[in-house]
Amino acid sequence: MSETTRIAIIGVPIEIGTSEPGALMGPAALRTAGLIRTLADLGHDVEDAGDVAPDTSGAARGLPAVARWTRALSERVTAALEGGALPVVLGGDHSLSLGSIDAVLHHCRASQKPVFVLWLDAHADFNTPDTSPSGNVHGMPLAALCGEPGFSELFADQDRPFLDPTRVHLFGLRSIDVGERALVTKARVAVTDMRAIDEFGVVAPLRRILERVATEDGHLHVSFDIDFLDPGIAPAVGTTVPGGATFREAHLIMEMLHDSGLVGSLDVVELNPFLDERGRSARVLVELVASLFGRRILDRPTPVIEAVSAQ
Ligand code: 6HN
Ligand code: MN
Ligand code: MN
Ligand code: MN
Repeated sequence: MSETTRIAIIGVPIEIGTSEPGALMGPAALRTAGLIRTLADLGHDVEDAGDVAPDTSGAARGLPAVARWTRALSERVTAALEGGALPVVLGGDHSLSLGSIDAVLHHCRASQKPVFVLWLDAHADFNTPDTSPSGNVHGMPLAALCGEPGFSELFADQDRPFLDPTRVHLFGLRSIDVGERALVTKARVAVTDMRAIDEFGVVAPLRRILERVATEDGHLHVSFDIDFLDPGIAPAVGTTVPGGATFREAHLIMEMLHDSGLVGSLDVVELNPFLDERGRSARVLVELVASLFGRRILDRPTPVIEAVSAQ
């Protein structure tokens, strides 16, 4: 049996970062699909800290409104990390990662741990207000976190720590805008795109990432956008892109992440239950999160993983 982890569940019913309404129901749908009970049944110590609810009166949309969520969530995630819990942040649209990762950056600045981000997503989410074709903030969080210009309204402190783009890994990328592509290249963000996954599978690239995190004794933040998955298994998202990860690829990634013992925080984002088919996308996400937290077929690593890691 895997070890007991203290998990803090934080719901973030935000959808102002996207143009498609419905993502605010995401945390409720994940709870309805049994996320809390599933993690508790795996032997973990799970605290459901409820939903973040910032006062957004006077700033309904855009960066000023997102800023209220960012600050409120950053405080909640910081509290979880300082209390020794592993925060699991349920979205809500992907702009919430501004808050979760800001908290991780502050927390790790104190302990001088390098922060690594595994961004499981069809998209790069590296637009700035200048490059964005849609103006939607959920397509911008990584650019803001890495210190690209145009985001001064978002964060509370002037000397906020930035994310090192060379420690960000885009995994599953298959849709990128022209301007953000130039930024991703210039910032030297690491990328395993769908082309690479088709050629090499998920295991070799992911193993390389995990080895680097382990070597540098880093904190690994995993940001799981549901559109990483193929729309055929997870239709409940406003930004579907064909050719996504299969259930088996995603499942294997989750098992490898669990076995690495390196994951320090997790976002599960962009679930739009209004677009779901009888809850199946929410249930797929619960299955995958369960695998990340140690659910396995037998009560031991599979012989294959043992054999490979013994090499
Ligand atoms: N997401 N690149 C597009 C945009 O509008 O900036 C899509 C962004 C999708 C956002 O995946 O969280
Ligand atoms: Mn995203
Ligand atoms: Mn996406
Ligand atoms: Mn701060």
